[in-house]
Amino acid sequence: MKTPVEIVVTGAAGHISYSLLFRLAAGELLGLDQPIVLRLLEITPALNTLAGVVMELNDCAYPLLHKIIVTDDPEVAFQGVEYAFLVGAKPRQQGMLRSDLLEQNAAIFAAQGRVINQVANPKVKVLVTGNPANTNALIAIKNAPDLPANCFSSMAMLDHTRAISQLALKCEEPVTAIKNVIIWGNHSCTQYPDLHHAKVNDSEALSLVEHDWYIDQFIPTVQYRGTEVIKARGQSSAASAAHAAIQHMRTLVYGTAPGTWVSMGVASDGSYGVPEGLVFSFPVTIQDGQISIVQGLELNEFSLEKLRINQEELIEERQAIKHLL
Ligand code: NAX
Repeated sequence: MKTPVEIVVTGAAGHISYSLLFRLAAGELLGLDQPIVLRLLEITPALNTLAGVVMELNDCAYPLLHKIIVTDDPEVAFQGVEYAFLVGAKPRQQGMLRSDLLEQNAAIFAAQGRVINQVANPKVKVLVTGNPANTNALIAIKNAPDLPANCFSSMAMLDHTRAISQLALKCEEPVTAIKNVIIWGNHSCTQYPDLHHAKVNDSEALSLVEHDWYIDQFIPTVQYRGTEVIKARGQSSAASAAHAAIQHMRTLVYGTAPGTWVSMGVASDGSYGVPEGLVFSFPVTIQDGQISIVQGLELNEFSLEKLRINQEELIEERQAIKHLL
């Protein structure tokens, strides 16, 4: 039997994890011959709920699920992990200012960044899903000085697959016909879903759809999809977010297909004028686990303006938590 791989999921009693954990245990990340250890981190008051989730995981008798470790101690949770899904975060509560939310979550990700730095496998891949995801990833990076920044990325995959799906529906094509959509910037309503480089089969996407549809329908639909899901379900996206988290991590493991890219929040190296260090969603390719920002894409004035707005928002977020960097 192969040696089990250690995977941590934080916020393990939450909604996204309720989909994520069962798919990890079924082998959807690393394949059907790779046993795993699931290390589940929660805050103390949620351990009781988590105990119920663990009962269900055990009840499935997953052949690949070697062991489950449940804890409220980050040092136990992150010990030796190769893959870290940072899902747990404080939700915004009524009356809470955006700056309060930023601050409270920043404290969580600063602490977790420090522990990851100390006890995780040095080759760990960390995916930050908990919001505000980009800035939380930035804080974790800054608090893990011994690890390369590219061990960390934030999730834009749900926005990316939402964009693929909307374009496929519009063109009445299967999603497999679509490639190279881009989500630039922040995982917020400011994000910029860009079709200028997207292809449907081998045609330019923007030659197949009306310009007005792109501006007035496609962009806001992708930007506000999360809000629409909440309106309809009364709860935020969970199964689709879990799917996106697995897709993101699988792309880090298996790489991108030749000629294609995905969108990920990564620390900027100054590409496209985005200030160095800011965690910004870019089009990226992955080869042998290495993330590279796609270079040389032409951006028109419209796109440049959208990138600027995203930069400003992320700089503002960084400013609000600068004491933790
Ligand atoms: P839930 O509120 O259902 O679950 C969050 C869980 O995190 C709770 O069980 C809570 O006890 C736990 N938690 C809080 N602080 C913790 C800490 N310090 N250590 C460990 N666990 C902690 O939220 P859920 O719907 O699962 O969403 C989780 C996060 O994902 C939220 O921040 C949400 O905004 C974010 N999302 C991000 C998306 C993205 O594309 N980046 C999309 C989906 C989702 O909205």
